[in-house]
Amino acid sequence: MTANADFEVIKRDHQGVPVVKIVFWGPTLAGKTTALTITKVLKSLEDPENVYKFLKLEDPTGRTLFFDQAIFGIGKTTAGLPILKYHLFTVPGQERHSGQRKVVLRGAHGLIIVIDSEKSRWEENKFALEEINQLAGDKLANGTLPYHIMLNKMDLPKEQRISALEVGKLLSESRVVASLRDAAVRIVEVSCLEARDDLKALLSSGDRSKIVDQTGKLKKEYRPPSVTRVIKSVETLIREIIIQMMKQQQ
Ligand SMILES: Nc1nc2c(ncn2[C@@H]2O[C@H](COP(=O)(O)OP(=O)(O)OP(=O)(O)O)[C@@H](O)[C@H]2O)c(=O)[nH]1
Ligand SMILES: [Mg+2]
Repeated sequence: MTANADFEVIKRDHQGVPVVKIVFWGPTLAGKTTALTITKVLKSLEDPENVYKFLKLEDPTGRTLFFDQAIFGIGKTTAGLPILKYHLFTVPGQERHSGQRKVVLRGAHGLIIVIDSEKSRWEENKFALEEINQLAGDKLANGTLPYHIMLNKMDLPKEQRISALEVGKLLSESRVVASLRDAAVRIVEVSCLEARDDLKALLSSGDRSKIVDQTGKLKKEYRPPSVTRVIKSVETLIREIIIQMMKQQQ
């Protein structure tokens, strides 16, 4: 079997638009729902016509129950349809929801693994990594399930969090080194909290005429850097999935 034969076929929606599926994976409280929400807020500011769906399913403590999801589009054809849609899901990170996670993972074209950089969450991170290794280790290893790693909560004091270097130790302890062997270049350090605060500040800034174009959309250069870091994983992943998709069509 060639590596590409493992890549999930990309389905089209009822209007014929290809839809790629990306799943945020990681332990409970790592920040998956927060990252998805930031993506949604930014998309609504920059490209509102390409926001199709946003749904969160939380328990009373704010933990995801089954999954969150959002659908966004890229570009517009002359027929007024997006060139591509991407469907983002978050898994519920609590250990007891392993059945739901399996269901949500099914058919994914790309993965964003969110690691909680808080030191005290080492075991929870390890559990989430071991689980994804069990479920999709082969695909991660052969590149047919492209992934990025978000090391979240970089706003925490240094002594309370692990560094990107220590993520290597976490990966080897979780025995996922073989499947995530090119992980080092795929780690992005983020703070979803900072990104959320920066977006709030942007939205409440007095004179908005400077930051939006004639159609009222946020100009790209006003994306706060903290938000760019969060969005980068999704954007890079989509590019990698498109490459896989093109290989599949050859
Ligand atoms: N300090 C800090 N807190 C954060 C950050 N990102 C998210 N949080 C907080 O962490 C908590 C959990 O965030 P969620 O996004 O709901 O976590 P989740 O990964 O979706 O959790 P589950 O739905 O249970 O799997 C919330 O209180 C967030 O405000 C961050 O970058 N820094
Ligand atoms: Mg959640």
